[in-house]
Amino acid sequence: MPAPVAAPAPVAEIAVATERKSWFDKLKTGLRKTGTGIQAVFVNAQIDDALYEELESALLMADTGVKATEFLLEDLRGRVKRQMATNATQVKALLAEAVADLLKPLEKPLVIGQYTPTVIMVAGVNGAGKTTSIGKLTKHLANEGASVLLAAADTFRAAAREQLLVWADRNTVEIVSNEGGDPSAVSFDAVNAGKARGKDVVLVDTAGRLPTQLHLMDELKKIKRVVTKADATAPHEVLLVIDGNTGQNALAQVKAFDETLGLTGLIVTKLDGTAKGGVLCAIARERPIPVYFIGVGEKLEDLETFSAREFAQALLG
Ligand SMILES: Nc1nc2c(ncn2[C@@H]2O[C@H](COP(=O)(O)OP(=O)(O)O)[C@@H](O)[C@H]2O)c(=O)[nH]1
Ligand SMILES: [Mg+2]
Repeated sequence: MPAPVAAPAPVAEIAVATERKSWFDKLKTGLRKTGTGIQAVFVNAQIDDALYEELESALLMADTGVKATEFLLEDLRGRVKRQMATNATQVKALLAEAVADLLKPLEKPLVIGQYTPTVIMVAGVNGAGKTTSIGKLTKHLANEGASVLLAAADTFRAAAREQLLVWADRNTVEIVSNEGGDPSAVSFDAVNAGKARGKDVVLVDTAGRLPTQLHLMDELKKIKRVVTKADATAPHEVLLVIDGNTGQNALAQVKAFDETLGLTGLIVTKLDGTAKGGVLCAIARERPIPVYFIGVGEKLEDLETFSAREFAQALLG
């Protein structure tokens, strides 16, 4: 069972810090456009209604959504009053605090080790970054000392299986797959194999689907049921991978998949690209499911745990 490293050697600490910093830089670069848009509101500005109005537009443009935007503006007005802020720069700093506080409930670590194996199902629409995130997550878990088994339950396309095989090779972990097989059967076999081989984690990759494709959503429910048949306590985590570029539609996906599957966590990908980032505020306000990880690229090390403060800093710092 992987335990948190108690006292890492200083060198390792530095290595981790460096990795996290380069990851943070990528996040910051990815969010720069949005950040600049919001920060511009505060340049040479007075604290007046016009400031709040411009901020409202900037937040909406950043995919924050109506509800979270309203919440943030009201919260900010309260902070400005209480702190007796006198200039726009102070207001900007207070906004960063408001965003960090709003996002704080999403900050929750993925816990493994409570069950052996911890079975993690991964769902999402096509191209969201499920398979890539599983590859990165495998590395992350291996770094913590966990043994991982992959289940190739995206059996629709041969290419999908091969893609997961490549990630399994890169990480030198075992994979359960069955060409042309049934996704539920593959998942069932993988959970049993995970138990038999004493793996710490079984990661189940599934085929992409839209929440409107009811038969495919039913198939996902079936995978979940069958996993429970193999292990009555499983799945222990049901993760949704969302593409950070999909804007408000990401929130709709979170709601729809949550209603079908009961989500326990999210992975938000592609925040290195042109993502606007505000959608995390919308999720925090309307369907606060923990964000376990943020993806900022296609490489093994481009996945990190979510930190509300860091995110607010990347956006507004
Ligand atoms: N820039 C960037 N690209 C990503 C990220 N995650 C995934 N991708 C890319 O998005 C595309 C779809 O990813 P894939 O994992 O196959 O999606 P899936 O259909 O959900 O399994 C691939 O080209 C990935 O390399 C990310 O965090 N940043
Ligand atoms: Mg895939």
